[in-house]
Amino acid sequence: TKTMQNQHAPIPELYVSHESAQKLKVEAADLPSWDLTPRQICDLELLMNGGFNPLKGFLSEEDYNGVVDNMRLADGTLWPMPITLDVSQKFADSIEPGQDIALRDQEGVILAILSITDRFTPNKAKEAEKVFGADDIAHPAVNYLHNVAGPVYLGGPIIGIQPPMHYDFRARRDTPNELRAYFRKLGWRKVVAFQTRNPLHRAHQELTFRAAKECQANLLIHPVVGMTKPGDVDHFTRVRCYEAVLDKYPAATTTMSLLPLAMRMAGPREAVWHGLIRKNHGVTHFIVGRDHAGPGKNSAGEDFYGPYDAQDLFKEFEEEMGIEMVPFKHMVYVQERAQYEPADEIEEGVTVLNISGTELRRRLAEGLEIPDWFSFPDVVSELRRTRPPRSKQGFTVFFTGFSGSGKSTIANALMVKLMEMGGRPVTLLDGDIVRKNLSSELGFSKEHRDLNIRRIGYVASEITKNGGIAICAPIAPYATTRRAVREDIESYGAFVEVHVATTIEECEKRDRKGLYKLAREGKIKEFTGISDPYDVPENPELRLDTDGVDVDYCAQQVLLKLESMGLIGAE
Ligand code: PPS
Repeated sequence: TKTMQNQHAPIPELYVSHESAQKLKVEAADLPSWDLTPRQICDLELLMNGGFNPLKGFLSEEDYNGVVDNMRLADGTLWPMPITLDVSQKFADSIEPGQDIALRDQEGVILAILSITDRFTPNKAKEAEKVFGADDIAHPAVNYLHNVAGPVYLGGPIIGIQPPMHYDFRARRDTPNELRAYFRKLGWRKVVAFQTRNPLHRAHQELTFRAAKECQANLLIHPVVGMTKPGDVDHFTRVRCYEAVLDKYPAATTTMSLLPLAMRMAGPREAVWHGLIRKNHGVTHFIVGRDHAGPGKNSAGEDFYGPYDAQDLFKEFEEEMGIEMVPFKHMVYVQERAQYEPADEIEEGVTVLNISGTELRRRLAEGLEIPDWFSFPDVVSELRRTRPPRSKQGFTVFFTGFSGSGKSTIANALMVKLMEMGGRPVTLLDGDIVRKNLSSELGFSKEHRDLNIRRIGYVASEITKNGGIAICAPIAPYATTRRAVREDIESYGAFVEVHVATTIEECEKRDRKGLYKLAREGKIKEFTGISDPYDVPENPELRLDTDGVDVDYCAQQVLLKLESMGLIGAE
């Protein structure tokens, strides 16, 4: 019963009282301040509300070294993950240990005060090797460490002023103490938690319910809504999916709470970290599956961790952590018996059905059937709403080529043909239109051209995100800039680069606007193809040779390309 009392008793938070907070906030306005990154905001929230108990702030250098080297703070306490405040060199140079700084959210609201005790430059290669298992940027956290995180870490205790603001799913968010109080109120003594960053399907429902039954515990679905693996289904969609699955458990056995954690995908160390966080939330049992918090493949195409490394490490520290591991059974559907069963309990000769994550994404992308044995109809329709098939998603067609190559004319013809087909709104971002409405102050230096293209890319990415078709037709002479725009857009939909490959000789011969003549006479400076560079696209989705062919034919070729990419076509 001692453990039960501990499990329900409040754990320490780092917040000051309401009155002190108001006062501190006013005083903190004069302190040097650091604008927290999204990941730092997640870390700070769990530091302040006790989710990262026993941490009292961002790690000091001594604690950091202990955590990196052997998963222990300087005083010997088990803690597997470096929780550090990474800052720019410039900011680090502007402050001194001994000083207090204000930590602000992205709108400038002061959330906490950090009393700096330590300022140090970490050995990131070592951190990567020790914590994540390899200094390989195919690992999302290693990539973050090298390419996003600042070079200097600040350590020291935190004084919490207010939690970060959340406007979404407020009723589903609980601090560790709120969950503890909830379990106490309901008389839940044994609680098994399920950690997830993916939508739940039938197999998950089966396995979590079985896990709860086996340890005679109540069940907490505890999904991460802070930061997960890049490319995951967004948390808004996932939470709507989870709510649909929640109805499938017997009433009063199961609850759900959202965890604002920024995951690192650190496999074994992450599993131990997750366990400690759940323990802080009043949980007694924790489900650890195959490849728990796995980061995917390394740059040699192999797994970073063995499939059961996380279970092994968790088991090693289970007693010290005071939370019991429930090993995840891999559940598969047995067709003959129309039910899910643990894969290791199935005899030879029966038909086992399975749909992998990749296959599920393919079926969603192509609008194909997803059977009822695999998932719940409500979950599937939520996923379909968020990930419509390609033929209903937005996309961008990006023409590039010399002035007078025919970009605008072909782009116009394409727009009209797409409007004739209907279904999605179409916007033409022609060079002239953009330079009039978005970029009227810009000239033709490299810097200005890049700015112009980035603006076009931004507007096109918004259109693409919202399910429309953006047709862009600037010269866009620089390959690196075109690539940056492609990357912005591809997170929302397809980017179709069309090189209008009319030669400079032909453009000059046509000289529709008389600009080439002026350029030759030196009356227009920095003229693309005459006195300014043009990087020929190396791998465009389509290259149009306009020599001796009419506009209609060119536009037709683009349409055929779009069709072959699945972007337009039969309903
Ligand atoms: S860029 O490089 O992508 O930002 O250029 P863009 O916005 O497409 O603008 C190109 C049009 O501007 C006219 N123009 C020039 N083009 C190239 N170089 C110089 N120095 C220049 N000065 C003016 C020209 O008419 C281009 O129009 P298009 O429609 O391409 O013929």
